[in-house]
Amino acid sequence: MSAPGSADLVIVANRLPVDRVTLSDGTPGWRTSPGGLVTALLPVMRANDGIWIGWPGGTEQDLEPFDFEGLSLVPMAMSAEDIENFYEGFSNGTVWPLYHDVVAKPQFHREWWDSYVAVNQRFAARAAEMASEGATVWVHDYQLQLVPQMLRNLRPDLRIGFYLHIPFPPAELFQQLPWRRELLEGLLGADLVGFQLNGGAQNFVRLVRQRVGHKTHRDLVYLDDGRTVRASAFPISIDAAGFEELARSEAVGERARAIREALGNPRKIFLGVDRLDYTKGIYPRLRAFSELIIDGHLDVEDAVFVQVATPSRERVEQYRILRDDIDRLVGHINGDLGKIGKPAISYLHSSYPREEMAALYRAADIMVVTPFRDGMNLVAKEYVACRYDNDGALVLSEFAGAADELRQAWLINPYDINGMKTALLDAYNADDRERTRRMRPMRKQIIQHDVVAWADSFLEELAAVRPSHGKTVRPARRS
Ligand code: ADQ
Repeated sequence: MSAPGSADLVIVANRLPVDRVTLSDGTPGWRTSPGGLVTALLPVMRANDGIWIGWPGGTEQDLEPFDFEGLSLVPMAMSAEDIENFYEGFSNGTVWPLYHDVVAKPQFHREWWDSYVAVNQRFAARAAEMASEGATVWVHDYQLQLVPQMLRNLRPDLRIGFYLHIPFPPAELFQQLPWRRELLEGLLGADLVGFQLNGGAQNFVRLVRQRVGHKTHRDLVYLDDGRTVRASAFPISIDAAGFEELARSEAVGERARAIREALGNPRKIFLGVDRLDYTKGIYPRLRAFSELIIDGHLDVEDAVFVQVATPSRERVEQYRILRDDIDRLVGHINGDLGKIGKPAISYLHSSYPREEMAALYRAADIMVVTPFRDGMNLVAKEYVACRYDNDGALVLSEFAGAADELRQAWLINPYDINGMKTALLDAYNADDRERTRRMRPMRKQIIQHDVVAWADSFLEELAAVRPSHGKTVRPARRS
């Protein structure tokens, strides 16, 4: 057992919530990256003097722990090889496609696995060094599934939670993985394993029973050493009040009007906002929209589709292919169907600040979210949060985790182009009453279940799994 450090709450995630920037005087500095996870964890980190361990991006080597805007950050260095094998390889070339219904073919390479083990071990060692006696350590996501057990071996005194942000697949897919048992055992090092949906938690428990041979009952796993592990669903959410406040602001309202103006004040604006990822179903969505124009149901004089697609993981081949495919599709659609000053699709690769995102959500009449598989999908929730007038229409894939909560959306199957066309058209033609009837309950859901409630409920449940073990973390807000 290694000697304890001083942090009572340790967050371990692949990325630190900051990005490297060059300051105006030419020196390197940091900027907080506006992810939802920081928003969720900031209050609880403040209440407990928490620290965050993660990779700052890039290959800088000797970075010391530092404080930034009230956050205590502990950078983990990565070499070019770590990035290639651990991050782009095993994390994004094996686990990501395997856990998303094998939408793309996962690749299995032994050197990727070796690197995954080595990097997970380094994260575990660093967390073991920093955590105080009986501290709570909360490990995040698919890049770090081995950390819980590695950490428990080093520090059995800790309370360890793990949260998976992406889907956990059914046994039929998971068992393709040559290292399936190692991954399950890695996760079982946690006291609480959190998933987006019940289905993921059930898949996990079933696999643990079948593949590792532990006794299970409902959401509990009974280990041979007497410890129990709970596997439950904690659907992640957003800072709903924060988004609504932004959307209500004068500046965002003004910007939303300017966006509509710049698009030629069409009757209706469709909007898609995604990382450029093959799980997000961008291709069939744009095809469905273009076919509605070809069929004469929509006219480019009346309707435009704004698709924001931020390039990501561009060194992974499948992502480069996808980007080329979508670029080509948009070119074809606009070439065939657009008119001068009236493209059918307004296609943007940019990344925007939160204000601009809120303005886009305000400007859009129909939000189109059509992933083939998605852990949750925060874009759908952000759109709902910004529609404070109970207006706007959401077309949502039933394969997004968000569909479990946003039942009143126009739910679609992204593999069914005709069904998607019908839903897009229904949402386009829906009257005010219909839109409000659907939007109101969805808003209520998002406001009641925001991201701080999510973090608090996970940490409360973690404290409850073994109440006599370890210190208790103070929640940011009692819900
Ligand atoms: P992602 O796959 O990245 O997240 P999503 O949940 O939609 O997907 O979150 C994307 C976030 O990035 C949103 O907050 C959105 O506002 C922001 N964003 C997208 N495009 C942007 C742009 N061009 N400019 C600025 N911001 C942009 C993973 C899982 C999801 C799960 C989340 C959280 O894949 O299923 O919901 O983690 O657990």
